[in-house]
Formats: sequence, C-alpha cells, structure tokens
Amino acid sequence: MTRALILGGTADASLLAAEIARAGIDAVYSYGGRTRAPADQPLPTRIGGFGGVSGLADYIRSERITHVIDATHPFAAEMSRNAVAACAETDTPLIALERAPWTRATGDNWIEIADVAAAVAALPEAPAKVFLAIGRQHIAPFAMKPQHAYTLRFVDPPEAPLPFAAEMIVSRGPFTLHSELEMMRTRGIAWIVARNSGGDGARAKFDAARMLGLPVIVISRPELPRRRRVESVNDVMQWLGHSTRLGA
Ligand code: 3Y8
Ligand code: NAP
Repeated sequence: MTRALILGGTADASLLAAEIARAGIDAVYSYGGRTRAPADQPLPTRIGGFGGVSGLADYIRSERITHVIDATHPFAAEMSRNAVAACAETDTPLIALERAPWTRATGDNWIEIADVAAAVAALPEAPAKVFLAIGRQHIAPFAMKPQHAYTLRFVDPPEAPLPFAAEMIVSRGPFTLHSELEMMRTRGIAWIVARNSGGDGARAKFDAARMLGLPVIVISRPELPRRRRVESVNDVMQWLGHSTRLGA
C-alpha cells in the first residue's frame, strides 16, 4: 500500500500534491517551516525539520512511508542530501522532482558564479542600485560592499535588523514580467543577483533583465548526490504507478 512523503516548499511540489490528492494516494506534505504562512495543501501537512538524516529515517519508519518524493528547491541542498541518505538507510524508493536550470538566452548578460561570496566579488566597486533576489538567508555577505543601494525581496517581513541599509520588498511570488519590469524601472536597478532556481515562479526577473539590458549575477546550483530525478509531475505519478489526467 503506497504512502508517500512529499518534501515540498515549491510551486512544483504544490502541483504534485494536487495530483496525488486527486488520485487518492495516501501521502503527507512536508514544509521546512521557513515562512510564517506557507500555502495550504490538499494533503495532511507537517511543518519543520525532521532532525537530520536519523530524524528523517525514524519518520519514514514510524509513519510507514513507502515512497519519498524530493520536490524541494534546487538550493535546498541539505534536505536533498538528507533524503538520499535516509532513503538508503531505510531502503525506501526516492525520486526527485527537479526543474531544469535556466540556460542563457540571446541577449542575456549573465555573470555565472558558484556561490554568494563570488556574487559579492562580482559586483562593481562604483556605487550602483542592486536588486538582491536571493531571499533572506544569504544576504549578510553583501555588507562587504555597503557602497551600493540594495533592494531586497523576502517572503516575510524581516524580524531582525538588516545587516546593511536596504529597500525592502515583501512578496512571496510567483512574479510576473510586468511587475518585475515595473519594479526595476521605478527603482533604477542596474544590477541583479539571483539563483539559477529554474521553474516558472522566479523566471520573470531574468526576462525583465534581458529586456532592460541589465547584467545578472547568477548563482549556480549546489552539487547534489546522484538520485533518480524527473522534471514533470506526470513522471512522478507514473513512478508511483498512477497515470494522471494530465497526460494519461
Ligand atoms: C517555505 C512556501 C508557490 C510556491 C512559490 C518556486 C517559486 C516563488 C522563487 C525572488 C526569488 C527565493 C525564495 C523563491 C521562489 C517560489 C515558490 C519560490 C525565491 C516559498 C515557500 C517557502 C519558501 C522559502 C523561501 C526561502 C528563500 C526562497 C524566497 C510558502 C514561498 C529567494 C529562492 O524567509 C525565508 O527564510 C525564506 C527562505 C528558502 C531563500 C532564502 O534563502 O531566503 N524560498 N518560499 C518552504 C518551507 O518552509 O518548506 O511559503 O508557501 C515557496 C516559493 N519560493 O506557492 O507557488 O521556485 O517554486 N523563494 C531563490 O530562488 O533564490 C524568490 O524574489 O525573485
Ligand atoms: P535546506 O537548507 O536544504 O534544509 C535545511 C534543513 O531544513 C533541512 O536539513 C531540514 O531540517 C529542514 N528542511 C528543509 N526543507 C524541508 C522540508 N520540505 N520538510 C521538512 N524539513 C525541511 O533547505 P532551505 O534551502 O532552507 O529550504 C527550506 C524550504 O524552502 C524547502 O521546503 C525548500 O523547498 C523551500 N524553498 C527553498 C528555496 C531556496 O532557495 N533554498 C527556494 C524556494 C523554496 P532537518 O535536518 O532537521 O530535517
């Protein structure tokens, strides 16, 4: 009897949850507990960490999980690594629903770098208006270049004081091309820092940057251990042994 655990927190995970609920498959949706009011799901939902690999392995055993779907974000590397280890330890089938990275298109002005420290180094010395679209967890290193006028975008209002003066946008996305163009034009943004998240929910800022001819410092994805991975909800449903109306 199938009982699936969805490691969620992304738009793709929400689409998958809807299909799994529609198919009547027994499943639990899991959030990491990063935001104050995560979107509701049509499945029983748990919020918060498991307690590392051992915590996740214990959860799999105690909840009699038969399948794990890692539908987290490509930058949620620790969760993905833990899922590989815990599923190996408990001999539980694992699949990753992972969107393809965005690739540079004609007219893109990308500076591709490996991590946040390299992103700070890639910014110019001369003061500029910079849009940091990388959330809240990794902004501290930009205090190394306080000469810039930063605009930050978070899902929730910041609780602690910011490590440097910045304009704040509180919005959870997904974002549209119109709203991204409007924001960049009215704020006179000259540089953008973003992650290569893939998917549709965060793509618009790249399209807006191309239209405005702005440079984008693009943080590449972390390396993840080898695991079975697919890019569509339908492929996950096939793997679970259920075809869906999407493509059945
Ligand atoms: C808690 C669930 C939906 C899902 C929306 C997707 C699209 C919008 C793009 C920008 C970039 C960023 C950030 C982003 C995107 C979607 C999707 C995606 C980027 C929610 C959500 C949770 C989170 C956690 C949050 C992180 C932050 C990252 C903001 C819900 C809305 C910047 C990633 O305050 C914090 O601590 C926030 C932390 C991890 C990265 C960071 O380091 O700050 N996502 N985002 C999940 C959980 O608790 O398990 O609240 O409902 C999900 C979404 N975020 O409903 O359609 O990719 O699927 N999320 C990045 O790409 O760099 C925004 O502003 O342009
Ligand atoms: P992370 O750094 O890979 O994970 C850190 C720890 O958070 C994990 O070890 C785990 O704690 C807990 N955790 C993360 N995701 C979880 C989940 N879905 N269910 C239960 N526990 C979870 O993760 P992150 O980058 O902070 O991302 C957290 C959440 O935000 C994920 O759901 C992810 O899909 C979503 N998200 C992240 C990004 C991003 O840019 N990172 C973007 C959009 C959405 P334990 O070790 O205690 O189990």
